[in-house]
Amino acid sequence: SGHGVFVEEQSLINDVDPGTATIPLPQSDGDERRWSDTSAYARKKILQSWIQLPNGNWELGKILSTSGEESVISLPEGKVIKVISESLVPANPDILDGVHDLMQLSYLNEPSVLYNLNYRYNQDMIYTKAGPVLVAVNPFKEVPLYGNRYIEAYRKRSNESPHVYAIADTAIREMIRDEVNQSIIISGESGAGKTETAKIAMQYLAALGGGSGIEYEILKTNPILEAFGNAKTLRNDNSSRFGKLIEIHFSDSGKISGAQVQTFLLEKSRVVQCAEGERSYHIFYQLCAGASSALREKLNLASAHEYKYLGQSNCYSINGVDDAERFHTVKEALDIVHVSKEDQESVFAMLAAVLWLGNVSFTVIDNENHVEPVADESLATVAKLIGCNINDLTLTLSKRNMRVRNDTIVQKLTLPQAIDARDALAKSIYSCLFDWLVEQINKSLAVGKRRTGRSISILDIYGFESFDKNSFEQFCINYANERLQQHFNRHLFKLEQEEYIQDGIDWTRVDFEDNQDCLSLFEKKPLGLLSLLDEESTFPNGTDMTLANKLKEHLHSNSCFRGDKGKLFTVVHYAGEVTYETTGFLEKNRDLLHLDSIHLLSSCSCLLPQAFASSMLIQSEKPVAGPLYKAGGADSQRLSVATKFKGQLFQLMQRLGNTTPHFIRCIKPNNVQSPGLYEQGLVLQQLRCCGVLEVVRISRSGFPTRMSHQKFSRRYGFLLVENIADKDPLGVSVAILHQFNILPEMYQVGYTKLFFRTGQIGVLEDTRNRTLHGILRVQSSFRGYQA
Ligand code: AD9
Ligand code: MG
Repeated sequence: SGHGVFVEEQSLINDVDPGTATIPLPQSDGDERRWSDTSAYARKKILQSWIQLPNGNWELGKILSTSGEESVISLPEGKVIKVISESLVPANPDILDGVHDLMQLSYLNEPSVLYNLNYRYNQDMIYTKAGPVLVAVNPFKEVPLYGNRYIEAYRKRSNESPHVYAIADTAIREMIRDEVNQSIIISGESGAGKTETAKIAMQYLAALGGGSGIEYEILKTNPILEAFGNAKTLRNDNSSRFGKLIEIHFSDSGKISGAQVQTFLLEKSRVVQCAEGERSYHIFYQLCAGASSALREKLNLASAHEYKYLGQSNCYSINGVDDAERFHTVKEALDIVHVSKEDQESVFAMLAAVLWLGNVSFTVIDNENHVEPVADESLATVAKLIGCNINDLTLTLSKRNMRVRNDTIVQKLTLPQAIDARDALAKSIYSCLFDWLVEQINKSLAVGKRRTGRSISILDIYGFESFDKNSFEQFCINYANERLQQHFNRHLFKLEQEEYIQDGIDWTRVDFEDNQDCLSLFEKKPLGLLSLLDEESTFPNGTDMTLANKLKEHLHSNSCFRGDKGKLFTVVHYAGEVTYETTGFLEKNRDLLHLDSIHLLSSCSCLLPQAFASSMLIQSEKPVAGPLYKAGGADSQRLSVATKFKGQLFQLMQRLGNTTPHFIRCIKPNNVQSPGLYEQGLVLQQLRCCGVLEVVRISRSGFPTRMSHQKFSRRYGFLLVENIADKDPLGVSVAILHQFNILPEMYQVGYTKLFFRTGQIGVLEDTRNRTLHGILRVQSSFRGYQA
């Protein structure tokens, strides 16, 4: 199915010449099974239908006639085409254009969902509900939907249009009413608007729960975390390179009493390396552009162009962003969260040290290609900024102490090894600095430490990623999304079930897809992806290739796994298949910093490097459940990155498990960060990935259309031929159902509502429209006669 015949431009009307040119329509991808719910009965009654054009986009057409297997459709712009009736996907009656909630659509198919979101988007209504989920389509421009007037309207509930404010409002109310902690879980792909949405939610919570002044501090964490954790990427000028959970605490009286921030998996590699056209973390450019001359002198600061770490991507500025100005905003924010001026200066010194480290170069010192850092300005400045002896720094960057049994041997480094040591040190300093800042923020926000009250947590975490090349980062991110998706599915399923039970209707369990199999593939011990990865990471001789082979050997029979050529393997995620390449997996998972480097930091006279060293030592000595390992000749024993991430994720899920969740799915309507551009294919793919269509599907497997008896009888009662004067709304409803021969399996009568299978209301609505048009036509001809 899915093929149709295009008939060349004809003026609208009936008689189609079968001999005209034909253009094949795209092949069905099998989704019709899921989405076109046209029983033969329903198909006969529909007036409008969606037709998929050869470019994949859907277009609305009027059904002119249906004969046998084929239908003739007129498209806008006067085109008439003939298609196989089976391929028609029914469209909703016009009265449903732009409904607030996709669940109100009578026909819940992909084109109808796309159309509805687009219809609203064109009018700056960027928010739409999909049942319990809020869908937010990124406007890429300022939309007049925010600020005190709107906050007030949502607080009073005088504005019913879907909004982040409404979600935040519900969260506050339910927190108070049910005495249960709440969470707002925001997801979506890079650039879809998660971070902006999180800020909008925080804004509302701060406005309603404010008063103590702490809300102001909470809002100021945003510029700080964004400066240190966000960067310009090809997808988003302000891309968060870490996941974030902010838990906002409320006192019994509903006022904000404090907050706590947790971050996940900062992308460290960006500090030493980033792709053409991208930037490193904003703070580096802000510092270089905005530092006062006194600070400049103190840190021996140069301009961004002079630092190798910043120069490699050929991109120093962002359109419309003034880095110097941002630097002042960040400093003010640091003041507000009580980071002292002195500590701020130490922070900037660490940043400068990282930049100067990147400029440290090496020179060959013997005929075995061993190297030593060049004793130049860069090296001297690094030593001064972190407060260590130049000789110690030189040693750390040119030699490595290895313990072999009870002896220590000294290994000299070759150029690639020395560069690795240098970059590893820079990455560690930066990521420790980030963690340290988060710790300071938390100290400052922990004012109402008595945790007697309730909380609302906001999760802003990277969405599902599938690129041409997928590495360890995507592997971790997609694993996290798999976990969150399960949380989402289970919650929605529960909600659905509750509503049916509440209205007393008979509901045999509806099947729903679970992603447990994929999660097991990751988590099973000892033969799951994570365990095997950790095991291979502990082998000194493990390589990306041996890892790939090991995965294939043990997992080839798993239905969610496929071994591909070489270092490639594929995981069947809920959102689609992703092929990963094991290159760099082991190294990124081990994330080693040599003990020499840690010792160097602990020997420093400055406080921050010392603090970093001790936090790294604590980390490596912690008794932990997961595997510890020594690898690659290094001395430090540490938890692998994947295991640590899994631990964080479990903790996160546990925390979320005790909350009532509210889901927001952000959608990016185009890849060029441009307002007004809505690309159907791109939106559709995201709706699939983030589970919005799954919500719709879950509901469709039950009785998605609901209407109270009152509303139903008021709307369709006039169509009845029998006298209904003596009937109550329920009685009228039942009479209507009978008169229209709606099959018993197509509806259920609840205590307060009627529940319909998809499409049933559409049939009634069409009949109602035809009847009304008939009446109008009779009326107007009558009027004409009078005149
Ligand atoms: V990433 O995964 O961190 O790379 P996000 O967080 O999903 O990504 P972000 O919130 O940073 O995306 O949004 C990207 C850009 O879209 C913002 O910088 C704004 O320019 C734009 N945006 C997003 N939401 C809104 C909005 N509600 N109003 C106006 C918006 N602009
Ligand atoms: Mg973000």
